[in-house]
Amino acid sequence: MASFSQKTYAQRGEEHAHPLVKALFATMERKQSNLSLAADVSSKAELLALADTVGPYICVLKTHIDVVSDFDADLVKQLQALAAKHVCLSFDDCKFGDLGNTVKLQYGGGIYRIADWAHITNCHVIPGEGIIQGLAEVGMPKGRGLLLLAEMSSAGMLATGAYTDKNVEMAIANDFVIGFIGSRRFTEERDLITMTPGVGLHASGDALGQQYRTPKKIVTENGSDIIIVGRGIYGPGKDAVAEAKRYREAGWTAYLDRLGHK
Ligand code: BMP
Repeated sequence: MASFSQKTYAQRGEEHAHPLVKALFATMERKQSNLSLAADVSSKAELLALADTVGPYICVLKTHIDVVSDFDADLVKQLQALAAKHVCLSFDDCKFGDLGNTVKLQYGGGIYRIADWAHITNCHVIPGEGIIQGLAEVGMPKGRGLLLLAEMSSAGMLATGAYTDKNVEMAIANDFVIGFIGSRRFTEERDLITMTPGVGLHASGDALGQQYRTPKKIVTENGSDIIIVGRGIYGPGKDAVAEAKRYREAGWTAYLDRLGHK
């Protein structure tokens, strides 16, 4: 059987059982984009402007909604409208890490009500499988999906070896899990996507431990599905639209190379 990495996104979408993943693959194919924007800006106006200008080139808008200093319910409404306008999914990078009962409260309630609007969120499995069950109780009835942080991109990160393997086991066993944050394809047992942060075309890292690898390394060689790019697109002095186009092109070329369409 062909590895999932050898199949087209379109084919994987057709074969996938999860409606959210089906929609994601369909969007990727239609927009010819495996690029997710990490929109780490701290005001509502900046976030909305960035989402609207870069929206046409991305398949997933990733936020850290808790860094927006003037967050309000209207921001969520407008983000939902932009996601619909540009046909992309919303991913809030919550990195939940507490007991099942606590994450249920954090995911479904509080100020941000993440489960009401973010199609995708993620968690660490440090507390054990109960964290997945707690999040699933809130997210599954709403058709949401969860990524496990099987690895991280930062220097000295501790998600390696047996811990990463445990993530993969838990992902395979839980229908709410649609994939991973990590640097590569992790399993052929079911079609779990990988989204990879720490992607850059030029810089090698930042002063706080981030490490960048190229789309070619991540997508062509490692078999990851989606590249997540933040400051490479909107950093100081950058033309966000031009950079988004460049990263989209680089990610898509890396995908075609993986399929052997040179
Ligand atoms: P940048 O491309 O500007 O370095 O942003 C990367 C984004 O991906 C940030 O939002 C960060 O929180 C996230 N991220 C990461 O960099 N490494 C990980 O291992 C997991 C992440 O979610």
